[in-house]
Amino acid sequence: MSSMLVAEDLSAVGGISLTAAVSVLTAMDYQVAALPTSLLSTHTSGYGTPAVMNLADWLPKVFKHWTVAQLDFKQGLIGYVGTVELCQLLQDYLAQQALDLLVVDPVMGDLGKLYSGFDDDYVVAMRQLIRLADVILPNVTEASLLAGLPYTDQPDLLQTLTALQKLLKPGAHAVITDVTQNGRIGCAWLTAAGVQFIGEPRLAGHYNGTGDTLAAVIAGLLGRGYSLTRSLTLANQWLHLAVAETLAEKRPDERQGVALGGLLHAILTLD
Ligand code: PXL
Repeated sequence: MSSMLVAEDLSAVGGISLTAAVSVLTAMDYQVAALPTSLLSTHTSGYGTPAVMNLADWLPKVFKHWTVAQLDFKQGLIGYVGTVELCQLLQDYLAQQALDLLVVDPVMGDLGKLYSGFDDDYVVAMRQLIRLADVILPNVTEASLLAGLPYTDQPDLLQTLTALQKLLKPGAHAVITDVTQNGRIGCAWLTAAGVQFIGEPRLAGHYNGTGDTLAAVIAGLLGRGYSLTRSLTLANQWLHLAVAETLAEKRPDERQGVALGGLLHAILTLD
């Protein structure tokens, strides 16, 4: 059993980020070190202003304890962090770890806007943090912010991905996660052959937390040794399943993350 450090917010209500990632990675047989970067009463999209507990005082104590206890992690996943200071604390700790894999989902915004509480300084801090990553998983909004390009929902993928690759270490991959092409939604990334795209038919609606779940699935599969293409293919298929299940359930509260039952079943029955 390998261990994965997952650092992102713990939002009590909303079925996203750490709660989704722990379920997915536990189903994939990881021992998860679940590190909340901040505590929120709900996520920030749709419930009004959440009660937030910033954990900047606690994080250095955690890292100190882990160092004394000689805990080390081979794989890491970072999602929503919350503040510039927290980004820097994580960056300092992770820079000292010998990780085989670090996946960063630079959670900052969606649909052309930064999430509430974030500003340009946060974008700059995220540009620093992703320098440590092996794979980054921005959505189209986050990709434009990181690349310093104006937002459009149909970006020039070659231009955006080329700009993102320049922010990363050699050999690392930038994958944009919510690209729409010909009625399909999926991932785009660069290879020597040019822009690659794999996706699934786009279903109606917009669902909180799909990016967080997708990132956990991709990190889990990459950590298991699946290739980038295979990991992205499976992750998109499973997220399609989760959104279809959510639609079929006709959930009364649309602010909740996607249904995970079918996705967890698919993980558990993967050969
Ligand atoms: O799903 C992205 C996300 C993660 N964490 C928090 C959020 C959001 C999106 O709104 O508010 C706290």
